Amino acid sequence: MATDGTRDGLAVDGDRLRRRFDAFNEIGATDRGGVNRPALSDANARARDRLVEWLREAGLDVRIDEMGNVFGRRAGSEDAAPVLLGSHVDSQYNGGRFDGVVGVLGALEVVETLDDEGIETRRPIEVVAWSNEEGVRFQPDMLGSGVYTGRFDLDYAHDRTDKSGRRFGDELDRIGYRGDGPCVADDLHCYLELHVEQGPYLAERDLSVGVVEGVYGFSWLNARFTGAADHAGPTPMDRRTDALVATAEVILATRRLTATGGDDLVGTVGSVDVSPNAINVIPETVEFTLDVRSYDNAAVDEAVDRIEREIEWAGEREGADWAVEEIMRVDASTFDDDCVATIEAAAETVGVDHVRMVSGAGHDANYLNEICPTGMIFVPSEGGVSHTEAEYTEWTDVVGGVDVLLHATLSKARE
Ligand code: HGY
Ligand code: MN
Ligand code: MN
Repeated sequence: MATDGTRDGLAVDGDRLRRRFDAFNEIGATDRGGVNRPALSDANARARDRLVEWLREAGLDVRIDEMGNVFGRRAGSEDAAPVLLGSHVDSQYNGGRFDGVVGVLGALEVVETLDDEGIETRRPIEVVAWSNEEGVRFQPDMLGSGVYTGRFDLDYAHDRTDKSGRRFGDELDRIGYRGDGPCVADDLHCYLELHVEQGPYLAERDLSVGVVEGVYGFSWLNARFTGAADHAGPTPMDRRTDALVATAEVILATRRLTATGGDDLVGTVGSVDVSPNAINVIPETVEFTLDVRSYDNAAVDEAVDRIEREIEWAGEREGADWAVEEIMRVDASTFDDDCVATIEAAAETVGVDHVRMVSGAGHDANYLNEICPTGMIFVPSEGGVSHTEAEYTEWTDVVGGVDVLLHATLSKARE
């Protein structure tokens, strides 16, 4: 398990970080111990305000760009390409307290520790909180980092709407976070992100730190069946076009083909909207989502093709119209060898047990990895659980992960 210090004596202030973490997670707290701060919601706005206040108190130069990404820069002795640290503060609906927050507040703690120790670095160090990493209210996910790295253009992102039709750009205006800074990548020395693992790998091995070598590729699909609403009573079974029956076929097919596909292949139907959604009406339309992932891009491609054929086949058999659209495709990516090695050396310095591994969850690091050397540090998720209010990481492991981020940052900022 994590140590309570580090081999070279340089360590973060775990109590200060804990006070911040607890205060931050009072914002949008749910009564089951989680948080509800979806992107650009009022709770997310309050969390942003709190973060900006802390960044300013830490003496950082704060700027907000036109996607609402929040940056806080600590000057270096030279105006060189910065080391960027961060993650996100938007959450799932009723999500966990650790997802994203550990990476943003951990980055702030690194900066404050360097200030406490009077350590100046050659390179500036910048803390970032990306907008809409989760992608639950506005798809696709990682939208703020996606525009920043050139994956999406600004108008596309601002025009994304949530289920009630509200535009991303309008919601940014409403909460006062459409900054005037251009959402365009700076010349970065590297990007490092600390995050909870969100899977069982570290917890099952009782390890404290994951040195992340890469991230799964994934595809998000929006699909729709259109059948015929009719009375649930008088309509004979052989005269129905039931959109939900077709959907059920696809859900089971997705489970079957991903469970028997590649070793790490996973597939999820996470969101299903039935209309008119009434107890005595045959479902007319169903809109549903698919999330398919693997570290093997070919496995994702094949699974997506097969699921699209399953959708067509289920529609034909039920006589329902069907439509499917891929709204996001991220290739599996491997992180920069030197960043990975730097993180591994930092874990040695800190004295925490660590292992190299791959991430099944998507992160802003996926996109940053396309424009600069990138690395990630994982800390364990108790029981491998995440994206629920029960998400939990032992505090000693959080502090161990932030100590590793501190040492890796110091190495990179001195280069
Ligand atoms: O979907 C993901 O992996 C991330 O939480 N956005
Ligand atoms: Mn996250
Ligand atoms: Mn998440």
